[in-house]
Amino acid sequence: MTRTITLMSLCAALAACAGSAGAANSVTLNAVSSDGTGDALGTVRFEDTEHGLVLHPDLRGLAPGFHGFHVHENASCEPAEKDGEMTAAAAAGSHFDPNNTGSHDTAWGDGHLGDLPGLYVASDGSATHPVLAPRLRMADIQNRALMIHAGGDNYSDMPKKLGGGGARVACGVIAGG
Ligand SMILES: [Cu+2]
Repeated sequence: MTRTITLMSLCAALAACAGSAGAANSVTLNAVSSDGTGDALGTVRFEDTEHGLVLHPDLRGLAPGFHGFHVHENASCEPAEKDGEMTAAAAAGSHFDPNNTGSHDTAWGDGHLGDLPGLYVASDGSATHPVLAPRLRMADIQNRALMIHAGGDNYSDMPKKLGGGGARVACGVIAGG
């Protein structure tokens, strides 16, 4: 017990142990609509590996199939007005793009840093297959939003912007510092 407390104190002081002090290593996702935030759908856990950031989903209640999955720039899942209409999770802003590439691409490409591999949802509405984001670390995505879209993702801005995935259906704020 004493040893555990000592180690925890050391981690806090160095801020260098696994899941460094203050960084959220998981996020709860909720259904979102133009009315706001709805039911909790589960969690996504983050793991820094030698290959990059692995996202481990444990989600229920999603539509089966392939969904666009991204880190968005703002730490909010609230609806906001977009083109004159209240729009689900619009306060999350666009894809996390700290290098201002303005380009939607693959998770291993040269575009938005927040572009992730698509999320696979099984026929029972559950998502448990991990995805790898080779250019990201857990520390990079703190104070951002993790987003699931209604449709798929073609990792391109053609023929529609941002992979053409459509409406935002689930969102979670990664609430670390
Ligand atoms: Cu998105």
